[in-house]
Amino acid sequence: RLDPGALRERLAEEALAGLLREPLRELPAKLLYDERGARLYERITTLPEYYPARCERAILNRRAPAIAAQTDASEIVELGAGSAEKTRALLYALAGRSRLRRYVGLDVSAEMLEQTARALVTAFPDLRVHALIADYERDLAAIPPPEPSAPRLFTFLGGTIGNLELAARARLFGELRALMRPCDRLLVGIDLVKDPSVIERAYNDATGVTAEFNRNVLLHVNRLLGCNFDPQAFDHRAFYDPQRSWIEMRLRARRDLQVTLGRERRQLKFAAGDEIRTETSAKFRLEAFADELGGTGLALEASWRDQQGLFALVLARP
Ligand code: AVI
Repeated sequence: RLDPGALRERLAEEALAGLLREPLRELPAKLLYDERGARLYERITTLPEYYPARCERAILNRRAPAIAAQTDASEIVELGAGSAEKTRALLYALAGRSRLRRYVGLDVSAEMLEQTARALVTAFPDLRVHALIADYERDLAAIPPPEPSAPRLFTFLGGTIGNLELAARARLFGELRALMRPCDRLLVGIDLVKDPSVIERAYNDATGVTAEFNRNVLLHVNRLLGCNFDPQAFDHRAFYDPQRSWIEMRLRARRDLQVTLGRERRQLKFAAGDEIRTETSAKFRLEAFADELGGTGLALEASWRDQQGLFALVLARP
């Protein structure tokens, strides 16, 4: 367990820096995952429009035995563990080969991770479970050292790699590469480039769960920075940018408003229509993604797509 106070302080610093950024205010996407945000994201993964979760689940359910055989892993280290719901297919496949010994999950959502860890201990009584309340962009050093001759599978599922920009992705892959021994592997879920209307529908669902997930970031920021955002004063927007191959979520002020920040009572002014970017979610072409991996010393070993070709799982080796 990392010091929760230190993690919170870092999130607060990043939130403040983002709100003061010009010309476009920006909050880091990880702020979307306080306890309520993590639950809302779980609901998003069950929505009919949100194809990434459905497609990734289908690939995992179908390919878990092949991935287990190919990696021969006895340990999973999961970045952004969340509910680890889809990871279970892998865990069952590895347990079926009597190889599974340890699961290490990292997440910034403490409550969700604790629940996940408890559920895994119940479902897999022989599994040793480590739950690290940590930010995978900064805290990889907290991962317990590997056991000798126990191959590790690092997993980064859900398409979350797309929530990092190019330089941050390279940094993360480089750090993972440094942790990996020749026997270790990395499994990454990537959302693929496709008809933008399909992507935009997934981030503008009919029931408004994604809008609620987006607005919830302001409640989290209120707690972190002691400010008074009214989430209802902002509209949810999500649109695809073909130049950057990403969809971005923004919050747009419905009217002129002021927000008071922290103990210093600094005023943040918004004119009607002013926006805060709250997330970018990149969509990839497999070849370009393989090049990105290559640039950090990792090599694509295998990849699997769902039947519609919307999403892919990529297995990389050092
Ligand atoms: C976690 N991450 C991969 C999701 C995504 O699609 O970028 C978060 C999300 N944002 C809106 N809906 C879901």
